[in-house]
Amino acid sequence: MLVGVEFKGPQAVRRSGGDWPVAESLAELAQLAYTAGLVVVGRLTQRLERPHPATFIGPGKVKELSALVTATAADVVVFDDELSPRHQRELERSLGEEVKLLDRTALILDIFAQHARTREGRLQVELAQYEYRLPRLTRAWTHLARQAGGRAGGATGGVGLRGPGETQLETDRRVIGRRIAQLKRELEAVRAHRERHRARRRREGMPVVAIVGYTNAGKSTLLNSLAGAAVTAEDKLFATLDPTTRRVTLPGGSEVLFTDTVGFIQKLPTQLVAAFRATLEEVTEADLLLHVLDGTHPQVVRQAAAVRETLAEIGAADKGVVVAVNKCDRWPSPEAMRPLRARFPDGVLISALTGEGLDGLLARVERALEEQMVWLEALIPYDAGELAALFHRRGLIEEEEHTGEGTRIRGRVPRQLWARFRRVCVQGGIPDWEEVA
Ligand SMILES: Nc1nc2c(ncn2[C@@H]2O[C@H](COP(=O)(O)OP(=O)(O)OP(=O)(O)O)[C@@H](O)[C@H]2O)c(=O)[nH]1
Ligand SMILES: [Mg+2]
Repeated sequence: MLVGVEFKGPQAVRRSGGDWPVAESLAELAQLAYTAGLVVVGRLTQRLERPHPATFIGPGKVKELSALVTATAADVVVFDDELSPRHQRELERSLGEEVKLLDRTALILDIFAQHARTREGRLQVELAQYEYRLPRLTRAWTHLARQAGGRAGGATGGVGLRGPGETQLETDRRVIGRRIAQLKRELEAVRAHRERHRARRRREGMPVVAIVGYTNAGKSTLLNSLAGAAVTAEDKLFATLDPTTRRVTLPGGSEVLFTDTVGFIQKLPTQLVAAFRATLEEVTEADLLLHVLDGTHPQVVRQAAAVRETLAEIGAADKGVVVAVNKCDRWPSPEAMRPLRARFPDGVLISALTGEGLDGLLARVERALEEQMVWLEALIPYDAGELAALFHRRGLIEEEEHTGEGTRIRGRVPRQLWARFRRVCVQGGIPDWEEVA
């Protein structure tokens, strides 16, 4: 049973993705539920000014929900918004013990747990799950403690606090706390390893293009088409969790790396964004973003906005972006795509499935990367032949001349290689560049 709330007034704006009509948001929640292996038997919605402090939805709605759950024999109730520990507790009490109560966050975490493949991915998900559960456990403990205290009553109230339930929860809390600390240590180690990887990539100066977009937009399918990769691509949300990187040759002959990453979704809880920091670093450190849109999705405009919001949240708002409008093979004719084209005038229309438009897309990526290159003239001594070779491999050469003092090359190199060419540069470059300590 799905439950959604449409907020009126300031709440609607404050909540991320708040301008989604509740029916659309629930349609997405239904897809999340399906991906997690659930079957939707009904939906319930309410319009509210703000969440009810105790039960999120109003008391009347809770009764209605309870009756509906009984009538449909639903096993699980999923709320479309994140529930506070108190909401969780009060709702569980009203719905009874046999009904499992989840919110959007718990559902997404469940899907993540099913789909994480790498060690880092699994560690990240486990950490996020424990961090999600810990405060809920704490509140349950406080609540039980109060009950126990009440039962013992009077001046000896403190004694009654040592009930079995409380001890169990205290133990749980300690165990979870320890596990969280351990997971953080393990993640740190994995991240240090990944950082070394990235540092090597930076030294080699290969530009990195991060494929970003709403979940199910076709990011993995695109990487598979571009690079012959074998990333799982399916009609499920969050099919991809762990980043995959592949080398792709652009029309001009230069090579770049494309990275497929976790998809975004509206109402993505901040704590989840934080949990996937390591994965999202692939995005914040990329030279260029390739934003893939599902051009056939009725909510494509809202999805694009949600992606831009998340990008801003992770500090990638000012990156260069190339927009690809995907799944164009599904449109019956070019005529039918006219409104879409008008909405995303800079978007390249593609089909990751049939390969249509991919040459044009790569050309656009190439141009965008070129715009980020640095023009310079270098005089490379003959004993620094590796620099000349690097210029050939990664740069775009306009002119090359062998002189008495060395090789004089004029042309452009990727920005991230500038540090290497600095000492041989005689003209151009980045004048106000400062070495990062
Ligand atoms: N018709 C059509 N279907 C596509 C196209 N690209 C992707 N799809 C389908 O869309 C679904 C999602 O594709 P994925 O590549 O898994 O999407 P994703 O963006 O990687 O999704 P997540 O990893 O789950 O965030 C799959 O069923 C694909 O077959 C396309 O160009 N045309
Ligand atoms: Mg994917």
